Amino acid sequence: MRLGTRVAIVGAGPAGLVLANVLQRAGIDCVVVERQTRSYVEARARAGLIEHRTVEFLRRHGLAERLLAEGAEHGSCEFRFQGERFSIPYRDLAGDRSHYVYPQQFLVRDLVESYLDAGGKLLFSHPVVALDGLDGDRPVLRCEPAEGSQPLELECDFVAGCDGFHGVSRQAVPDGRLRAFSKHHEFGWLAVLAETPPASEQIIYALHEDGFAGHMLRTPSVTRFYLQCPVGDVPENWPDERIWSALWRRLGMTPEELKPGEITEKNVLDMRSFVVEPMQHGRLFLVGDAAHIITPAGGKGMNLAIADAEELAVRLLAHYGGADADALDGYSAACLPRIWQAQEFSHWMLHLLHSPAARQTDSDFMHRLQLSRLAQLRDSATYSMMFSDSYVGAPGRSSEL
Ligand code: RFL
Repeated sequence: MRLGTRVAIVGAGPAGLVLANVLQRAGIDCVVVERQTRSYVEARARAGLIEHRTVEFLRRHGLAERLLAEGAEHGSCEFRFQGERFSIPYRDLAGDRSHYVYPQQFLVRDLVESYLDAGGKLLFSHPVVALDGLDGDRPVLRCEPAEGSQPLELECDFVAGCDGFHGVSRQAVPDGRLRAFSKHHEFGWLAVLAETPPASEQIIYALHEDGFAGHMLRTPSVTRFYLQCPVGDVPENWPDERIWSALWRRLGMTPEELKPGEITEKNVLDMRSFVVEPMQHGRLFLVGDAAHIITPAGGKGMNLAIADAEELAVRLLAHYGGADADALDGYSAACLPRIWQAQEFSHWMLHLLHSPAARQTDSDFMHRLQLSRLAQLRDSATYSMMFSDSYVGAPGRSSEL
């Protein structure tokens, strides 16, 4: 089967779905092709911290109704170290900008629903296996659906590669055209999802001699936790009892405060940072995790993905609306400063919170630096204001879409 469209979108994650919704509402024909099933993408639990700018953008497009009704607004977080605790009221310090806590899979569900309800074209269980003709006028995507469905060729004006870090879009760019910047961090994170209410109304970042622990809000009955672990560690090394006792110890909580519940997910995350430049080649535009990944420290990945989608949507609208035929040329250059700023913040945050690896010869020195940074964060209004500004993210773009 062969189909044609203006914009072919590979991947129904937050980036692809935001782009699809905006294009659809603006009357620009597009088709989304997604490798997984609808139930799979609507159940994939990942992010939860949604920045002010992202919420405002979704609100302007009528995509935030449920998020605003069911998500929780947050404006402060807590740090714990050496028996001390202090909060940063980042909403007050960042000019009334706050986060919403709303699980990524709920946002994906809402975006799928609004797109399909408005007549959007979305093909689930359609893995893209090749992108051809990216340097020509009409690129073609080749999809190989599961047995029983016909292979599909999708011809288009432009391809939006929104297929995450392991997708095919970035791989389709000829060698030598993109430059990759990459860093592997010297520690891992065990990411845990548990059926237990949050033990505090705030996100908690705890620096402990055993390693970092994070208490992240998701819903009134589900909480995400992170535990620093060595590189190469595996979830099998972390039976549930070990997880709960590590959380109590590192977060400085009792089992009465943090009640053990069913652990529904435990994964060791590869703590890697990665950016490609430029984020476009010919008629392909890389969006979100397809172009860059960031550690979960600071909760930036999904927000960056949606900001890229917004940037690309603005430029596609200008291109098709005739306002600026060259608008797409500047896509990558417009996205990269924001991406590097978030990378810098996430890197700073990682090194604020993580116990240096014991094998590091200067680990005691590094630990003293961390304590000094935390003390400055606690005591200096300027330092905590800078943190707040980066943590909650930049204000929205000035040109309204
Ligand atoms: P996604 O979400 O990976 O979606 C890509 C989609 O493309 C599909 N796909 C294909 N489809 C067709 N053909 C192919 N060949 C395909 N290959 C792949 C995939 O099935 C998928 O549906 O990328 P996107 O849209 O760029 O979104 C990025 C975000 O998902 C990611 O950055 C965040 O989850 C990162 N992240 C967080 N970000 C935040 O902003 N705040 C947070 O609090 C936060 N917490 C997290 C996180 C990521 C985590 N993990 C698992 C790495 C917490 C965790 C634990």
